[in-house]
Amino acid sequence: MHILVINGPNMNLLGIRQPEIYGKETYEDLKALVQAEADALGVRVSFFQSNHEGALVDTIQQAYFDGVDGIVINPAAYTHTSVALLDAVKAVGLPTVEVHVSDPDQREAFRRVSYIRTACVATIRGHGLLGYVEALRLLCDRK
Ligand code: CA2
Repeated sequence: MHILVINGPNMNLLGIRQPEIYGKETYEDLKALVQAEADALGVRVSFFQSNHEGALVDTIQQAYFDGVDGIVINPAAYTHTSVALLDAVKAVGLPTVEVHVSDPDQREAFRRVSYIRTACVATIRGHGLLGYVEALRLLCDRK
């Protein structure tokens, strides 16, 4: 089983600023946490982060051609704007879990909209980095 973990814009800055919202752990810490869980579960995991919407769409499409079994995605700000990411997830038809470190519903009104949500099997929000681990487990349990 192969799971792809995708992160959108600015997620590479985790731990550098706004620790009161996103915590003190870095993007490297996030990858190490998810990799450790993947090792424990005996699944392959790959990571991709980009600040560019088209690169995220390309990666979702490539996941289909590469035979990836499921996607964990935090589209970050593109959550609230991107029909292109919604269409990509719908097009590939891979089970996808939406993750947010914070709970966008408890923040500014513009963060309450998620375009990608309707294409996802679940949304995990406000659980910090552990949300990614929960998403990985959820996708493994579905198999
Ligand atoms: O809570 C989440 O995971 C978000 O997807 C994070 C996004 C935000 O736009 C969403 O509404 C909710 C922000 C990405 C990270 O932004 C940073 C800003 C400063 C320092 C570190 C990260």
